[in-house]
Amino acid sequence: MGNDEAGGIPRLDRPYGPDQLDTALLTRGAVILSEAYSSEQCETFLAQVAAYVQEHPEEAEYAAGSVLGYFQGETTSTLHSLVGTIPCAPSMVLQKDIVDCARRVLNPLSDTILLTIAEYMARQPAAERQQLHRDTFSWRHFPGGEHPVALTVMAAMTDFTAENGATWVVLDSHGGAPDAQAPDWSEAVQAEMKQGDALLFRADLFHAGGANTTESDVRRIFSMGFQVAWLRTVENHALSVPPAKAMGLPCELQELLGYSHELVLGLYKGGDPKNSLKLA
Ligand SMILES: O=C(O)CCC(=O)C(=O)O
Repeated sequence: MGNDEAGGIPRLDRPYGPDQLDTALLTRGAVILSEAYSSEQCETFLAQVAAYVQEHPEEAEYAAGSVLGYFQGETTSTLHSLVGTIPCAPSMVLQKDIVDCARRVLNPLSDTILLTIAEYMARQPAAERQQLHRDTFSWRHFPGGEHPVALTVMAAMTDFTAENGATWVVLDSHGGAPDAQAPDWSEAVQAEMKQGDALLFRADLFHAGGANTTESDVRRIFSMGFQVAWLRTVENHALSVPPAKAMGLPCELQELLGYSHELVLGLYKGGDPKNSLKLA
């Protein structure tokens, strides 16, 4: 295990050992991967998002008024469904250490995994601290258990600091019902990270975005999730990445977007959804 710099959150340096990674995630609920993305990847991502928003101001407006945009509030800008619009999003999603980890830790409950969401968030000065919450609240009627059903990733596209609202997590708070009472704030620690670091946590771990108390430091996040394939995803990928768009994507990403099936779930005309790509 790497040093415990980030408020006791396990931190691993490259090359990340799969056993250490999975153990930290499954036992403590969260782990930080140092330099999961290079600075160049982060800068490219930010430049492509900025260019996209400039070319499509209506998308930023739509995002602000959307269910998730409204939930985030006025001091956070968001952009969703990045795969299919942001050229580098496929390679960001397919960060191998992260996807492989998701496959391993979700494997006890699912043969296939899906991308829950891939989004960009910019938390501006005056952004307030969120409530401690579990991302499994999306599937709140499903009881929690020993094995995770989903994994969340918060990747720092700019430095996460205590002042600009680095994500708070309550270590060891995983494993309960999605709507269980949140622990006391005194148990929460902040995931301070450098640009390119990624915080991975079980989606049933209590966490929250912090308050941005700075004058001008916008905290920029690439956030994504992975989940067992028998639960519905947050993003409806078939609409944002229809077959004609999905055809050109890497095979693994097609699977993560739902051009895949878990036994008889997700079939296309009774068969493999990949068949829809041949017809596109
Ligand atoms: O801002 C963060 O670091 C965490 C965001 C989060 O948990 C959420 O938006 O649900």
